[in-house]
Amino acid sequence: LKINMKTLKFLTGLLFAVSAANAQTNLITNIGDRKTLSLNGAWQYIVDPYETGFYDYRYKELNEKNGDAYWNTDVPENKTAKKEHGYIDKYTLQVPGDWNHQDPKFEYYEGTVWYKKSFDYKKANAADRVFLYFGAVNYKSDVYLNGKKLGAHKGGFTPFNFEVPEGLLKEAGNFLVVKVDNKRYADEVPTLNTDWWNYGGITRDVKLVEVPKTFIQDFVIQLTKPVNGQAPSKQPGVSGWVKLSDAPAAGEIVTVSIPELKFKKQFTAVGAQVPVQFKLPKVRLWSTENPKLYNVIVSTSTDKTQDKIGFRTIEAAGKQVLLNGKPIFMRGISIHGEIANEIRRAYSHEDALQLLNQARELGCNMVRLAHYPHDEKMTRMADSLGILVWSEIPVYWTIDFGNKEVLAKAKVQLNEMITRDHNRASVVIWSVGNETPISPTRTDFMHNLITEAKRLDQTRMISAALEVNYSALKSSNVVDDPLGEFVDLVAFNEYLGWYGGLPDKCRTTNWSTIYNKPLFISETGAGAKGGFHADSLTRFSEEFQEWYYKEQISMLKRMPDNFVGISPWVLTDFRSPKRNNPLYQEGWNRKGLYDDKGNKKKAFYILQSYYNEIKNKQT
Ligand code: GCB
Repeated sequence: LKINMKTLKFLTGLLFAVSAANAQTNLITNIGDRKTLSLNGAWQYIVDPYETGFYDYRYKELNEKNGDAYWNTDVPENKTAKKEHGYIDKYTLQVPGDWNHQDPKFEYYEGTVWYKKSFDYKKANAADRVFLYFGAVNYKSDVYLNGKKLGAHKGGFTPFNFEVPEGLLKEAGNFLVVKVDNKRYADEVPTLNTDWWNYGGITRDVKLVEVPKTFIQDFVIQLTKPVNGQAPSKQPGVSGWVKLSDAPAAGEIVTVSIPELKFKKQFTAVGAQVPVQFKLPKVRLWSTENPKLYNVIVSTSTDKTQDKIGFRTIEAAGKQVLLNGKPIFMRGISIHGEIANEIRRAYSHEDALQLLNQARELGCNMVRLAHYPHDEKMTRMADSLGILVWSEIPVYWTIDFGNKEVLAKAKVQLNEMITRDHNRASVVIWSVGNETPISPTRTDFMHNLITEAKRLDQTRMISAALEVNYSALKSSNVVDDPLGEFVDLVAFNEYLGWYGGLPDKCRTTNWSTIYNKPLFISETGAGAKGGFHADSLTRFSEEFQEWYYKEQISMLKRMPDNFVGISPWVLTDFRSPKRNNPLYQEGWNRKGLYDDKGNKKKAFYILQSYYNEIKNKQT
């Protein structure tokens, strides 16, 4: 057999593409309903910018047992023994939480921090298996328990878990160490350049999860994808699956029940992935006005888990977006996962409620969770409040599109995002990225992600925020990005009056798309420093931003009939090291409708009254 270099390269490329396309996750979902021990709270830490705890002085990775490695005990064997690292209470960080807001020395820190937690744990059942679960760690984590490496993960906004090998856990004095590194790299996702601050740390919950030997790892119970604009029938069909951790015993039965509907159905498991299909009895559909959730119980002979699930259909059909078969206009707002008034990442129920209540006050029925998956508490809160969600992976600006490994990294994040939230009725759009510059390589990359998203979920819309070229603006602008062919919803970011000319340009500008699909404006906005007042021509004044919104809204009223909604930029001012006007920005992107203290700016009321107008027309 003669293989030249070119064929070899092609073959390895193919192999890589195939394995990336099948990137599976072993993620355990519905984590809130599992038997867990929270490892949140104070963790001791070591700041390690030189990664001394990981590499020796020749910069070779330390051997697992090496006493200098920071994952190994910090207790000297005797008084003459030398230890050059240690964990003490004087140096602690709260988990969950980014490190940046917890101590002034971390304000602009990007690098490695070692976190350590000691804990005791006694299994409820000796035969159970134990997993260590992280809601999110930004960006790379290396996890060690009692000196043994459990695994590593990349991606700052999605959950992951590692199984704890049998026999490793002790009933007392476990030594858990996580090396967290949030340095930015050109070949990561996101890449070097973003318009937000790169908060580092264990930013979401950490838990030990105890499950039976064969357990229900994941499941999808969702209404079947609607066809051609049809509304769900009186007894709508559900299609989904239940994924068991391992091949089940012969004759294993999976039961799905919904007590409130007096519904129960059994399925015989042939392999680990058990398809489930059934018709629901008369059901109240989930909608923005009535976000009805049902308790759905999935059980086997060895495991049982329950979740609150809403049933609805969503579809891009012709020029419209149909929720349960009815056209809906999305009154949205873009939101960063940040609590500006405390200058930190959001992680709690209270945080989710604060952000979503602010959106509700604005009159929103939809939020775009930019530019990365937010905490699971956000999508769950949106489920219970009846707010539609756009959820996105951080494929942002100039990713290394030609790099197959980068594509694989993006796919992992896409997979984890969809897996975590595929039972959330609120989530109606998966977005594969934001403002990616048009080129054949980029379009292939993005198309590949769209195909993967569709493989993972056939019931939701797929989109991406496209961009417009302000230097080529005409009075009539047509969104014709080739990616438009592959998305369900054509969405674009448009800042006419901020990045291109002044707001009055909106009077003579119109938008449309060559695609016969619904059209959505995923961003528009202007910066204003809260409390700074001047005439409307003065940039960064609240009056300028107010004027911008007024002109934009008059323009929106001339949008074509496939215009289905908008998510302006942005709910609240957020930290961005790219924004260095010393008077008005000081490291903050000021396009918020709320300022960083939570005060409403004048433009808030302009958008609010536009949304009220639409709401009144619809009802
Ligand atoms: C955009 C980006 C967003 C930025 C925003 C801005 O188009 O998608 O991440 O923060 O513009 O303020 O320029």
